[in-house]
Amino acid sequence: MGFIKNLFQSKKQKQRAQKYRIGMEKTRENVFNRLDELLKSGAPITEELFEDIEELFITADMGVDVVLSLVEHLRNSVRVQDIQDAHELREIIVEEMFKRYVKDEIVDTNLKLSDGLSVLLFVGVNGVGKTTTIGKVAHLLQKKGKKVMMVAGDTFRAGGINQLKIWSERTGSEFFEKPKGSDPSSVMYDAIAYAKQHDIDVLLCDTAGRLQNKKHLMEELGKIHRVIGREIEGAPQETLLVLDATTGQNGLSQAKIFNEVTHLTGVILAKLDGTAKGGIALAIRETIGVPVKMVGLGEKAEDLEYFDIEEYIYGLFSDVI
Ligand SMILES: Nc1nc2c(ncn2[C@@H]2O[C@H](COP(=O)(O)OP(=O)(O)OP(=O)(O)O)[C@@H](O)[C@H]2O)c(=O)[nH]1
Ligand SMILES: [Mg+2]
Repeated sequence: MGFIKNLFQSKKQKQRAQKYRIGMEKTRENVFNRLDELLKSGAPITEELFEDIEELFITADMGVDVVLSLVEHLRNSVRVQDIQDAHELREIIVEEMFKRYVKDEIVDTNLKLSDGLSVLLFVGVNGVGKTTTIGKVAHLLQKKGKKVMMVAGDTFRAGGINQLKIWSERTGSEFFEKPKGSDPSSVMYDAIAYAKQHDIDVLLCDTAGRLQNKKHLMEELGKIHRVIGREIEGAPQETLLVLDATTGQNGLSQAKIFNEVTHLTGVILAKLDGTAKGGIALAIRETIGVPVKMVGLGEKAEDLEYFDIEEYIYGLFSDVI
């Protein structure tokens, strides 16, 4: 089991892992440092301890089913390996997290781009961080030398267009808009026509925030998705649901419904830095089957990281191991 310790040692030196560590401070302090207390050296293993662990993980929003099966595994390990000291459970927990989430598969978190014009569509409920995330993604793609254009598909909210425009200026991206109140599908249609003529590599399409239970707004989103697909084969290359990490389990029901309407290709978990319940990333993967591709760790253009399960688990448990 030295594997985990070695891995954490090497992560300590990595700058990217440090970003997770810093970004996930709240989750770590509120939840995982309490785990540290529970698993003190010499503490006996009792049924009460299992229940406390269960409660802690549920508080971290890891999802009830996930937590119950994890703790059941702990109980079994204790029985089979005749473990007496709670301290020994630390590595078992982290190792089990790895087994469950890293598995053997390699999860591709890179944004899928095609050789020609690619379209990335950003969807989600109100205020989750869609527009800001587009700014961050533009920053990332610009650094890779891509010619990026932002499309102001939020024609509904006052200030929605201008907020995106500011991000386009900040990141040196092109910008496409139509007057407030325009049909968002027609904005996408015109933007694609423009992009085809101007050698754009990637379109980042903003949409208005919408609650998943508003039927007509969800239908509108379905239409946006279809129009994009009709104009460019294989587009949108990515339909990304932006979730606010601070809203916890509610994000799971949002994901299910958005997935039905637009066939999500990934989730971007914004505001992971602002929550004490950072376990949600684990629940999304397990219950929705759509990968978390990126996480937002702050409000600035550079505060976006590709989701890396190893670094994420390090961010959660680095004080415990
Ligand atoms: N701390 C933190 N704040 C974030 C992050 N992402 C977005 N925000 C903040 O969240 C607030 C809402 O972000 P927006 O990008 O406007 O959200 P939106 O989904 O476009 O909102 P609507 O268009 O109104 O639906 C802003 O104050 C952002 O600065 C993040 O990763 N961390
Ligand atoms: Mg917005």
